[in-house]
Parts: sequence; C-alpha cells; structure tokens
Amino acid sequence: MCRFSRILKLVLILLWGLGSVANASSAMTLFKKNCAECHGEDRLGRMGPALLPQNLSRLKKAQAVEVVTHGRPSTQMPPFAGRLSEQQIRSLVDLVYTPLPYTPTWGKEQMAATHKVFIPLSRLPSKPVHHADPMNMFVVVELGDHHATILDGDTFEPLTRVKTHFALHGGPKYSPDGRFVYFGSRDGWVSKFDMWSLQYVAEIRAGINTRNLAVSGDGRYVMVANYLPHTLVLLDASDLTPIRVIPVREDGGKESRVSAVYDASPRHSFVAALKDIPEVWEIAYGKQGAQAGSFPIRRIRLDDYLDDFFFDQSYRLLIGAARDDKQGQVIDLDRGRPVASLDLGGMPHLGSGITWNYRGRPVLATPNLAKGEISVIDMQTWQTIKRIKTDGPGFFMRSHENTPYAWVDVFFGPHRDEVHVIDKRTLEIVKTLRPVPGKTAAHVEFDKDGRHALLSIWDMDGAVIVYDARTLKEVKRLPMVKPSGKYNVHNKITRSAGTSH
Ligand code: DHE
Repeated sequence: MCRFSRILKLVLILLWGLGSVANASSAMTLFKKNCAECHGEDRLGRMGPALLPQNLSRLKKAQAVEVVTHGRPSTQMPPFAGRLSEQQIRSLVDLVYTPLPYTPTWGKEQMAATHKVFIPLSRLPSKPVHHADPMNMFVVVELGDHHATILDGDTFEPLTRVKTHFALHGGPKYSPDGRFVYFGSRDGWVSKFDMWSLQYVAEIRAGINTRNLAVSGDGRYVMVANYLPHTLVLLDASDLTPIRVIPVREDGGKESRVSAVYDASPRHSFVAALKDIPEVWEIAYGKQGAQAGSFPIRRIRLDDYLDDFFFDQSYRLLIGAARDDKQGQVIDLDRGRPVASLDLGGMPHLGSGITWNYRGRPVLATPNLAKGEISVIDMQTWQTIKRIKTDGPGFFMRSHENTPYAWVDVFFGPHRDEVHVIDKRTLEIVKTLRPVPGKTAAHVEFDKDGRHALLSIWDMDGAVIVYDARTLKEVKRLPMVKPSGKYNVHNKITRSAGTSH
C-alpha cells in the first residue's frame, strides 16, 4: 500500500471512530430524554426493566425495534413511532445491546451496607395496638405516590398510611400467622412491616432490579427473585439478614433472570421459574433443606421458558406459560416433568389464575394480557371448556370460596374502565360495572368472609371502592392515590382458591 493510501485509510478509520462516538452520544441523549425515566439513566431498571444485553437474550434486535416502534402490550412501554425516526429507534436499540463498561453486581456485602433493623422483635408489643380483626386487615398499595394503606377489613377505615420504597411490585407477602408483611420493590428493596404495631421492623436492598418475593410456609425465610443481578437471594425472615445469594445459571454457564418465585408451603419449598433458561427450580427449606443448611436446588428441565405461573391447590401441579402465543405447560412437581400442554395463546396472565369447582370438576381460569377473553380449563382433561369473551384484555381475576362470582378487569383498551362479573356456575358474564367512566378499574380482592369485594380505580385521583359481593352494589368509596393491589391477611395466609398466593 502506498503512503497516500495508508494515510487515507487512517483518516477514514478516524472519521468512522468519531462517527461511532457521535452516534453513541446522540443515542445516549435520546435515551436520557425518552427512556431513562422508566428504565433508569444507568439502564439498570426503575419502573421498567433493566436494559442490558445480558437481560435481552430472548429478544432479537429486530423484535426490539418492533417493541420501541409499536410499544409492548401488557406493559407501560409506549410506542415511539411518530415521535422518533427509524434511525433514532435503531440507534436506541444498538445502545441497549451495548454492554456497560462494568458488570453490575449486588452481593452480600452491598446488601449488608443497606440493611437496617428499626426495632428488635423483642421490643414489639405482644398484642395489636388497634382494634381491627388481625385476620381481616388489608394492605392496599398506592402506586401513585409510593405509599401503603393498612385497612380495617370490617369497618373499611384506614388504620395508617406509610411511605414505601419506589414502585412496589408483586403481592406483598404475609408471615404464616399474618402478623408481618414483606414488601418488595422493583428497585430491590425488601421491607418487613408489623401489622400489629403498624411500623416497619427492618429493610434491606436485595437486588438492583427485582421481580418479587416469597415467604416460606414456616415463616423463617424470605426468597427474593431478581432480574439483575441474575440471583435468588435468601433472607432470614426475622430481621432480613442475608443468608445466601444463589447465582441463577445453568451448567453451561448461561445466566437467567428469574420470572417469579413463590412459596409452596405443602412442599416445604420455594419454586422459581426462570426467564432465560427453560427450567423450574425447587429449593427445599424444610427438614431436608434448612436443617442441613444446604437449601438444595432441584432443577426441572422444561420444553419452554416460563414467564408466568401458578399452582393447583395441592401445589403438586405448576401451571405456566411463556406468554409468547405458544401453549401453556402443566408440570408435575413430584414427577419432575411436564404432563400436559394447554391451549393458551396470546399472553395468558397465569399469575392471576384462579381455580374453583364447576359441575363437580376442578377448573382454572386465567385472563389474557393480549386478548379480550378468559380461558376456562378443565383441570382433569386440561381441555379448554370455554373462552369467555370480554370487552378487552384483562390483568387480574379474583374470587372467593363464599361467592358464586369471579371478577375480572378490562385493563387495556377503550373499555379499561369496566369490570366484568362472571357467574362461576354458568361461566357467563352476569354484570359489567363501570364505576368511574374514563378511569381504569382493576384488581379486586375480597374480605375474609367473601362478603365484600374491593376494587381499585387506578388514577392519581383514584379510590378503592367497596362492593357488596352479593348485590354488587357500592357500599363505600375510599379516596386513594392510584391504588394497585389489595391483599387480605386471611385470604392470603389460608391460600384461598380465589386469590393469588
Ligand atoms: Fe405485575 C404481580 C409480572 C406488569 C401490577 N406481576 C405480578 C407477578 C408477576 C408479575 C410474575 C406475581 C408476583 C407476586 O405476586 O409475587 N407484571 C408482571 C409482568 O411480567 C409485567 C406484564 C411486565 C413488567 O413490567 O414486569 C407486569 N404488573 C405490571 C404492571 O404494569 C402493573 C399493572 C403495575 C405495576 O405495579 O407495575 C402490575 N403485578 C401487579 C400487581 C401484582 C402483580 C398489583 C400483584 C397481584 C396480586 O394480587 O397478587
């Protein structure tokens, strides 16, 4: 190569290099302006998930371009078509597939630095400081300003309202006796709150970007499922001291986010589904696990990933799906393998699945985040016996042993202000409520006896509306700031078939 060509080549490389730096910096500016509020300026996640190559292994770049262009159903991810050019969208996608200059870590040491015990258990009162029935209290999460209201489930009077960490997600989980409740936030904080003395007991940051948490049936442990880092974190439930950080990776070394972790009390284990490896993990905490201090992990290999799941009432069967328009799976946890597939297209929200007896047979029902229908499935034949058409895709479905009705919201679309009431005996919608026209109505939870149903109006100027569960008439309206979920102590700790647990 002559001297002139060499110089030309160097100049071209330099220009290309400068161009890439300029592109990266303009992509960063775009990211800060359009994405950082939900995903964090550092891309480690806030209300939206962390956007790093290690968390995007299931999403091809072309699909990511689609998501940014058209939004993602069932999430808060809006469409950017019309607001950003194709070129800008592509540069944002390139950015999120670029590794950070460092690997985000969150180990025991970092956790310990955030750990606070506000009051030792020995100094807590021996009986409640209020007159509410401790079994019929509710926690109401108010997402709008990151607070929680503790509600008396007989009088529907608030007992206190406390600040929470940013963006609680997943159901807060009670200790088996119902005295304590554990909150998990999307940014990794776990807090323990005393329902008797109405105060926080302890807190710790157990992850950077967290999914949910579970409390063991013996009340001794809390398990935290993380998106970032790729870990499950076992905490001592008494004061939230970290016991073990479990890396989530397969034998070949591939890591995974955790889709969710639940307690399976009858099995004395935690069960976690993984998002990037087609496996379910069962972690024993009973005699086998805890006494030996080993918490052995049993891995069950699947045909597909699980994004969402729940159990039958015996906790022998796990019912899950990848939410990718393929079939759902039934996994027999005793036999350690899938035993049936389910005709569940779209994005079934099985975490909100419920079960009941229909004409002498157990059935499950689940809303769908992508389709306006409720699938009702026979749990003996695993055939879909009915698709109940609704006015739009729904998020949450709820019932109670003492009511003939199941309530389901219409979370997405023009009818998001509606809630359908389905008769569990006929599988027909018998009433559609529209409590506040124009405002999203969603998430129902019953009181202890199933006599009242509490419904959220998801708005900064929102409310929890209490209905008579028999007449379907409103009995009380409590102003709240974008209340999301409501959680009744008795229904959760007795693992009512009508609610999530
Ligand atoms: Fe949730 C529970 C997954 C978006 C509000 N959500 C759960 C659980 C899972 C899950 C696995 C069960 C955990 C538990 O209870 O311990 N949620 C997902 C998603 O994959 C999805 C679609 C995307 C995401 O951003 O993670 C999603 N969820 C949302 C929201 O946008 C909602 C409506 C508002 C918010 O808080 O971010 C939302 N999810 C909830 C609520 C529960 C929940 C209120 C608890 C329901 C219950 O009654 O138990």
